[in-house]
Amino acid sequence: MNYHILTLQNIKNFLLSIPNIKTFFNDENLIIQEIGDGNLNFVFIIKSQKDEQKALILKQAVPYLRCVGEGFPLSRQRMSFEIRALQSYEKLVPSLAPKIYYADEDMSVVVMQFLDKHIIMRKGLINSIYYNNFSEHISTFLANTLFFTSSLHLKSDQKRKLMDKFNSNRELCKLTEDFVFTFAYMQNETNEIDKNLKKEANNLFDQMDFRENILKLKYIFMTKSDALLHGDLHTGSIMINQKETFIIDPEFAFFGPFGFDIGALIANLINSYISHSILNDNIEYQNWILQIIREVYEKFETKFIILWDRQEESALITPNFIDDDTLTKFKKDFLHNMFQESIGFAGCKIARRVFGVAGVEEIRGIKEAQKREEASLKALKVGIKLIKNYENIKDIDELINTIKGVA
Ligand code: ADP
Ligand code: SR1
Ligand code: MG
Repeated sequence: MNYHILTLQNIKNFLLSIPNIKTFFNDENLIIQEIGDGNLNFVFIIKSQKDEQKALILKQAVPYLRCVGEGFPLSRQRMSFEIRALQSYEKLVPSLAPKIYYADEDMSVVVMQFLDKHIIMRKGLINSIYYNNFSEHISTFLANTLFFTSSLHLKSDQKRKLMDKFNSNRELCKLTEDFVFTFAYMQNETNEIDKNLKKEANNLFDQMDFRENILKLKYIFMTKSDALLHGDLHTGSIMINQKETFIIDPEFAFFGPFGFDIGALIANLINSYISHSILNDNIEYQNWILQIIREVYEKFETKFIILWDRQEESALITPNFIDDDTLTKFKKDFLHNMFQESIGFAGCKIARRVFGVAGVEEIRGIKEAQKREEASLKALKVGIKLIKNYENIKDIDELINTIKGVA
């Protein structure tokens, strides 16, 4: 179908022209609402009037950045990568991604399962909700998506064919290069600097010593093609309840360094910890967040190693090429490097939210100015520390102690 923008007026006809969606609703009277709260796209919920339990989500990309408007053109092809990533998740982690009912790359549209009993994890964390299955779920998501799309599992041609499907997500990779690795650390018109933090921002913008590490991490981001990444794995891309965890919104998907998704997730958990350490006397909840950071990493590492140990042959490993002891050491060093790169990326993902565009609600949304400033400065301190020291942080204990030491 030729691309046209879907609106409250024309969605019904569009949906009823798709046979399996028509069958799903079994009703021509549909209630349609726009519910998008994200930065980039339009999201609608569609319910049957007869039976409101019958509901689906429709998400469409428009050829501009939704949160800025038509003045910021952005190719709608981003939806093709979201569709392809969701299709990969259906195979690799079926219980952790919404079911797809219809996808059309020409229309830049996906129709998917409505997660009606779930909330955006960022909101749950702000409200001090405990999610005791989260580390189990997200560590499986990370281990499966990263391992099974990498050269540690795929054969050389399979890996390159899969990469071909994501290689042209150029514009969204460039957004990350700009907003995560560049603009937030220098004078730039896109920055959103709290009026009381101008002095601190100028101080940061004058500092050069940590920029060398930013460049190292940016270069790793731009050149390493370890595995298929979600590309924007913050707590706003996770919908959750006590039983289930779903990963949504993989439009930034591309082949990048293993540590980038892991780092993004850890960064957002650290932001939540910082916010609670300022707003909330509930030490138990603060400790729970730290415990979750530990569990996510430890469980991920265990699961990833189990998958790798089972794999006898892949693009990387030819049978009989290397003896067991040497391979064990290779894997240990490999994972250590992955851990350290994750910490570096976590630092960038925290620091970018302080003065850069698109701050996080748990910090930039703090109403009381003094507390908001305090939280922002703590986040900046942790971010810079992780960026400067990522190659020296030896294990998860040291990471947790570093976070506690600053925040
Ligand atoms: P964007 O790409 O614009 O960031 P998102 O994919 O993050 O859009 O979706 C925006 C919002 O729409 C989410 O924060 C969530 O509230 C809602 N949403 C998205 N997908 C679903 C879904 N499958 N079920 C329920 N709500 C959803
Ligand atoms: C201008 S794009 C802002 C941010 O929104 C997305 O969620 C990504 O994190 C991106 O960097
Ligand atoms: Mg998005």
